[in-house]
Amino acid sequence: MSINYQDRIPNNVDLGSNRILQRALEHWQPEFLKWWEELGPKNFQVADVYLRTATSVDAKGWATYGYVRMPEYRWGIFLNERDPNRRIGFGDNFGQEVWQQVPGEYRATLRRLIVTQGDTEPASVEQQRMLGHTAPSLYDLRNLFQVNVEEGRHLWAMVYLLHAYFGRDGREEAEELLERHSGDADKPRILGTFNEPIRDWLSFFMFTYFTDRDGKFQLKSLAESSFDPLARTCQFMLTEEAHHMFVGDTGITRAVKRTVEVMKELNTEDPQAIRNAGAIDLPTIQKYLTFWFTSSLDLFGSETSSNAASYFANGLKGRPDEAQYEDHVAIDQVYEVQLPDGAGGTKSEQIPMRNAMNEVTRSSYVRDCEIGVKRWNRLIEKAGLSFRLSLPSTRFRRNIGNWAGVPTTPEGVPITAEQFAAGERGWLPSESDQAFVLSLMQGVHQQGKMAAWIAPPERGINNNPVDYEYVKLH
Ligand code: BYC
Repeated sequence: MSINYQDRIPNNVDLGSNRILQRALEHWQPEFLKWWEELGPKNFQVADVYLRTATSVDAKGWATYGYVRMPEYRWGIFLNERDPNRRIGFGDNFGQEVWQQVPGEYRATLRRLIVTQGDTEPASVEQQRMLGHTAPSLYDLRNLFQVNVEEGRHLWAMVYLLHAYFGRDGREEAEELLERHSGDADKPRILGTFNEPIRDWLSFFMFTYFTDRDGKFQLKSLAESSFDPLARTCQFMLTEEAHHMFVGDTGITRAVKRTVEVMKELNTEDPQAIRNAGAIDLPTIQKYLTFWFTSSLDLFGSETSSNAASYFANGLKGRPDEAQYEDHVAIDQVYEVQLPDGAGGTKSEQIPMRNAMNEVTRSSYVRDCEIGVKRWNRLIEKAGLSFRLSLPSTRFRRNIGNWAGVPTTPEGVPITAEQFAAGERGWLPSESDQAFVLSLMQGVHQQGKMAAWIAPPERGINNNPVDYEYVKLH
């Protein structure tokens, strides 16, 4: 499955054999490049960036490194190899052959899922476009751009499906993916989190840890789809996605590590003293964590969802790692959810398993998020400090689903709106917290240098040293 780089659009789908599709995508390509120039990373388009590019989708070729100017990055269409024996893995059509074309009855629903997925990719590039100026090092700058170009490629992945399988509607949707913009009051991105501004690197690391991890779980669900081209494209996207979460995980680890060093040096847990020394105090890191985790929880949709039930029944979207479950039809099962009782308390309710698929996926996600938190806490504990980071309850600060607009404490205990307003400053980044974090964001673009608020990484990219010239600025 090597990739054809001779075509204007690199691909491993034999694009050249379908002239109409090829021309349609070649028509979209300049629109994409225009969008990249206008809303991609600001001011670094002529820099040489040490990026990885896929030359094939197998283990040998998917990560080939070299200097590239971002506008010359070879965005293309890469799908995992087709498994001719693949069968539908869940839902009412369990065990039947997977689809190579879109069944007419699922056309609108599948298109909606692909558009929603596609919409998040350019949205994240838009959210992050100013961050290059305040990168804590060339290593981080390179990682930001790697994430950005790959999100651009993930947009290509969805646009290919829209063009190849959804006719004129698909082409129109592909155009609209470049017309909606993150935070645009008139044409916002579809999902809430992707309209939140990312102004600082602590937010960027939280986003890549928590929001890209939603990407992981959604892609895993779509990688189970009976629509085989969607499944194969998502399988390959997941390979790239892993690095994005690595950036978030290690970024938060390094921020915590530096803070802990400063706390030890000064022998204090006083947040102000830590801030005065140029590091981010742990309560502020907690608030950013709470903000991005809770925002990302909304991306799984409602706890009880008839949409999710019909995606599952029809075989469009499965559970992440569907193979781990014994029963892939899930028709007679129930799932217990905790819902607000409408009178300031909570109630337990048993709902049909299929309607609970969003909650099933969200629960797996929360368990995955815990892993990093445990690791960060070990760093803090080893230093003999008493502070602990934690994930708030999945009921806290929700805007989507059964808990939307229900005020609770971070532990998930329902409270009044007044109590929430009184507690908010202690739970979520206040304006002054944000101003402080922003004040630390001074770009460090000299080779081998690192901003003072973050520890250097343990190792560089592709066995290069940490102080390698990952971005050549001109
Ligand atoms: N904001 O039945 P419900 C990634 C809408 S991230 C705004 O509760 P459903 C990435 C929902 O669309 C992964 N609206 O939910 C990460 C529905 O509207 P319609 C992206 C929301 O449909 C970092 C209504 O509320 N991929 O890849 O079961 C960087 C009722 O919905 C939100 C996907 O999301 C929200 N947070 O599930 C780069 C996969 N949540 O249809 C990339 C595709 C829900 O009634 N999307 N709504 O008008 C899906 O599978 C589903 O659309 C959702 C929602 C899981 C998002």
